[in-house]
Amino acid sequence: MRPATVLLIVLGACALASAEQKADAIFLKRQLQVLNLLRHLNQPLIDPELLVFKNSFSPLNNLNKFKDPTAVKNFLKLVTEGKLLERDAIFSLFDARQRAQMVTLFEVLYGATDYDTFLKAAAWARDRTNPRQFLYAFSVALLHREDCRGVILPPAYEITPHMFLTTDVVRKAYQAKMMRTPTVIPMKFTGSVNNPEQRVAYFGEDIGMNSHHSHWHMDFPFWWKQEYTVDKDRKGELFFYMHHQMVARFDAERLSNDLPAVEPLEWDQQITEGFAPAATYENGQEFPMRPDNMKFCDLPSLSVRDMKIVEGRIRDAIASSFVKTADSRLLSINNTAGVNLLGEIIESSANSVNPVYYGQPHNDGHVMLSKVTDPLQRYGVPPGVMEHFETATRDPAFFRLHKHVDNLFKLHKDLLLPYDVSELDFPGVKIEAVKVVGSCKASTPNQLITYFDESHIDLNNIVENVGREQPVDIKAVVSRLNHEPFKYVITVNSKKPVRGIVRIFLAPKLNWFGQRVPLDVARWGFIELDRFPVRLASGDNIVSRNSVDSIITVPEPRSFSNLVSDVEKAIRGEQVFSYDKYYRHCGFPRRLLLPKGKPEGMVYQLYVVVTDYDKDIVEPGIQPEDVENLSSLGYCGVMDGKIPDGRPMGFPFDRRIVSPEQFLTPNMEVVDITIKNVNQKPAE
Ligand SMILES: [Cu+2]
Repeated sequence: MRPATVLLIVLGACALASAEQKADAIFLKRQLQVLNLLRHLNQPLIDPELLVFKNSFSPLNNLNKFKDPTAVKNFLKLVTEGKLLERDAIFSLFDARQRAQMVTLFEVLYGATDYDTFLKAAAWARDRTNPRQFLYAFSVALLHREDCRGVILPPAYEITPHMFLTTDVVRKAYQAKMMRTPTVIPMKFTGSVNNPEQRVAYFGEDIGMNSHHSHWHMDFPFWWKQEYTVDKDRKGELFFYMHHQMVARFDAERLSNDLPAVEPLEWDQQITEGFAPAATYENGQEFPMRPDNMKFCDLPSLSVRDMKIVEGRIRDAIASSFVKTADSRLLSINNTAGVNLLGEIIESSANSVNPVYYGQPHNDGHVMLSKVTDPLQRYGVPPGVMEHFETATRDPAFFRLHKHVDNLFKLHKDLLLPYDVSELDFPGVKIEAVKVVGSCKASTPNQLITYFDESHIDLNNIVENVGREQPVDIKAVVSRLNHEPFKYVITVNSKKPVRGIVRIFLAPKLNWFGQRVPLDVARWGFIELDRFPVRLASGDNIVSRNSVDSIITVPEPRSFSNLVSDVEKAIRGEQVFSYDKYYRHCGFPRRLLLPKGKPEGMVYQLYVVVTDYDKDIVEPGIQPEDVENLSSLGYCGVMDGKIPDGRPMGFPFDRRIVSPEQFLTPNMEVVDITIKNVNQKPAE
């Protein structure tokens, strides 16, 4: 018999909504200025207000308005001496010289002491700098400026559509613009049925996922210096975990399409799968195609041997459980914080304890792949998709590289002691039942539905505008994975009132061979679906949580044109424009929370774990409601504060599981659920 008192707990939506506030005139003006600045980025400014700033602002006469006058002088020197990257060249963040220029501009913009100076300096720099180099510096500065909190950047795929769209779509958009004909252009995924990898192209080429990935690297730039004063808490661990989860998601997607798990790349083996991006840079150069079975080649400044040597040192560090710092100290990584040190080393970030010794294997891996088709630049082939965060996941080799990198982290995690029962259990708390329920009336319990829907991408920015002519409505339409919303209903019994953290993971039940996999093997492929605090009363509690509130995902962004029109209407007083100070551009698209599953249904296991909030939280003062307000915390952490959950990311499945029976304490529960892919969105 259940106790008579059952407490119903619904968390999420209300708390998240409270972060929204009505935009005042100052915010609206700033939001519109940012949109005007980024509109038609490849064209010179046309907005009259920004044009005045561009022509009249003198950084040199305003040096006292910048925290770092040297950065301003250095940038001015680059401009006056004509040393900046040409405007129609291809900006690569992995090119040290181009990156240094970008960082100088970032330091100018980030260091502007007030918003007006920031905007005027940006308007001044915009047409003098390479557009994507400017965009990256400006975006990172805006995202980190206190006075720009909540300002929304338009979707990355609408600011620089060339980086996300295929050549045929771009060509048709130009034609439509010339004819001034409103058009909707269907975009196909690249490749053909002759290539099995094409079955998962909808995932790698998803514009929302590419946007998430590029924003992650804006929120956590590898070049971020400690002197910028914003603390990037557990950045190295987040680098590991976000990419680890992307690989786990890719593998789950592959299984849904009868493909085996992705194989890690190896430096002395052929890259079996080629890739043809079918895309063109803004300057007309095509993204290079990589044929099947290419081998890694030495680049002028980086050899395959170097890659292996550096990786060998990292493997040694993992095996010996300590890393060597630049000043010859030894730091232990045989602890919870070790993964963070390792992440900074592997990426490698400006925080690496020894960049000379451990190199930058992740960044170099991207470059090795990007340049593999013309390593010595004999033919002047431009960089491949792997050289840009906004295009990298299109290439299946991205996931192969990251599986290779992920395996280094696994080596480390597997050397740590498995969690003992006292670390896993939550005494007095027991999960009695778990189910998932679809929002559709006709839905079957524990069966979730995925489908493909259509999304429109505003292409107005792709084509140049002459003067202030009326824009022509040109859109691309893409097919995207989506799912019917659902909720988790978890019955938890507690012996006393406590606070807990619910952690929810999903994993395919069977591997590619149709076999059950031991928990210790399966755990590395677990996909985290959600993590949220609960207040449990004494007795039985029904915890209900909507899938849309997941801390992994972000909602669909507003299109560029909708953003402009919503802000303009709000300025005219015709509607309210709400914004969220904690708005995050980084986050997995909400649509992609679930893997596709199969038309006949595919069985997954849902693991639900409730842990002790008061033990897990890093600072005792943090209330569950504060945690609720942190959007896309799961993959994107906190931009400028502490991550509230002190457990290692992926806990408790990040370490070896010796005995599944002992591991599954009463505060955990596993249920089978089915994910079924239907052709169309089911009726509401
Ligand atoms: Cu990445």
